[in-house]
Amino acid sequence: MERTFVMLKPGVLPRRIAGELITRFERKGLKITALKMMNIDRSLCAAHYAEHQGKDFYEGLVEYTVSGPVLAFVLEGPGAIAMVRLMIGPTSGAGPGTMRGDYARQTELNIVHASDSPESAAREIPLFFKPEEIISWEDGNDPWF
Ligand code: FUP
Repeated sequence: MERTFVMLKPGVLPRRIAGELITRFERKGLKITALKMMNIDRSLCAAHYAEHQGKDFYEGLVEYTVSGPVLAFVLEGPGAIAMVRLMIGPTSGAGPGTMRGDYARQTELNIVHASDSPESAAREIPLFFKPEEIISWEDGNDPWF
């Protein structure tokens, strides 16, 4: 079982597409084990995107990320990290059928973040969630997925 960090970015709530996006994850069989709506302040944004500080797109990335509320998730499932990355599509040039490909043209204003490796998930999840905010639950449906 693997956990990944997912964030629906500020472009999502104004477009009223949060439900559609969450449904995609649920239909795939991923389990929501943490969820909150929040405003990201600049220091959290800087920690989350530390690897990009100094790059030409960094300032725009920060402005977008702090521009409105986000929905932050922990999703759980076998191979969840790679699976969610497949579902959201690549950073640029995301094709139809992926979440990034279906809902936005621009890399800069993409709608969703997801951890890209086990190391990223292990770093990102505690930035956004305290351990007690992650709720493991069982319902016996895992074999169907
Ligand atoms: P990803 O993990 O796919 O979100 O990709 P990165 O961590 O490389 O990039 C983080 C965010 O920076 C992307 F969501 C969009 C933005 N970005 C740009 O705006 N321009 C770039 O050339 C690369 C990334």
